[in-house]
Amino acid sequence: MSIINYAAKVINFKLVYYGPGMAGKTANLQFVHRCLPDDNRGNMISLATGDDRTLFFDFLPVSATSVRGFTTKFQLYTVPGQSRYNMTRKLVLRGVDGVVFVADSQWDRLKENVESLRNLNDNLREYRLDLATVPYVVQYNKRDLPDVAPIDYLEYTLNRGTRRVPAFEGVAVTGKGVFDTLNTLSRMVLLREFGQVQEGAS
Ligand SMILES: Nc1nc2c(ncn2[C@@H]2O[C@H](COP(=O)(O)OP(=O)(O)OP(=O)(O)O)[C@@H](O)[C@H]2O)c(=O)[nH]1
Ligand SMILES: [Mg+2]
Repeated sequence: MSIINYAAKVINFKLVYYGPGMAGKTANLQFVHRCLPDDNRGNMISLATGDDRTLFFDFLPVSATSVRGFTTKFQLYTVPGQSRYNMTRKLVLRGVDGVVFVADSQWDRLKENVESLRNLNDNLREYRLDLATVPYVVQYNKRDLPDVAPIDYLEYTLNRGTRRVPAFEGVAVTGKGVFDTLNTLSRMVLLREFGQVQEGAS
């Protein structure tokens, strides 16, 4: 649910990075934070445990191009992937405008990916949302590691719902796929809000 300030002509969108523990959600935001100039982003807030696992969420505000005279701002959030933090995941999804599912490509994490995707569906349903309608992309992360499943297999397992969505290979620690993922999702969100979008135009 976008938040529009008509007086200031600013429109805010909320994007949530979802996925199993250790998949690389926080690493995505860290890379975005590192790459964008100060003018285009605020401070990154991370609420983590001592061993850097996300405890509540990470938050990074990013401003993008103007569309039809509106300044567009994207608030990037991650959820804590560890299964015991479901209440927090549900809260973070509140008012979501777009979702990135960050999957861990390693063979031995397949079960966790499937469980997390199911959990995402369940939690969205509580807000009367679902992956068939909400702007949504998938990132197959950790492609640099040796024991990863082939993309076709991951697509078959994780991306064959009622609609097949854009999917990207990622290595979040080096930045591979990070901006492809973010830019595609933000375009989908803008398209949904404004219809035909000509960025930069007013
Ligand atoms: N080799 C490799 N390591 C990665 C990649 N992405 C993230 N990592 C590492 O994997 C670990 C977990 O990454 P995080 O970004 O903290 O994972 P997360 O999804 O936020 O995990 P939770 O907060 O527990 O849900 C960290 O040590 C990262 O440096 C990747 O693409 N390749
Ligand atoms: Mg995290």
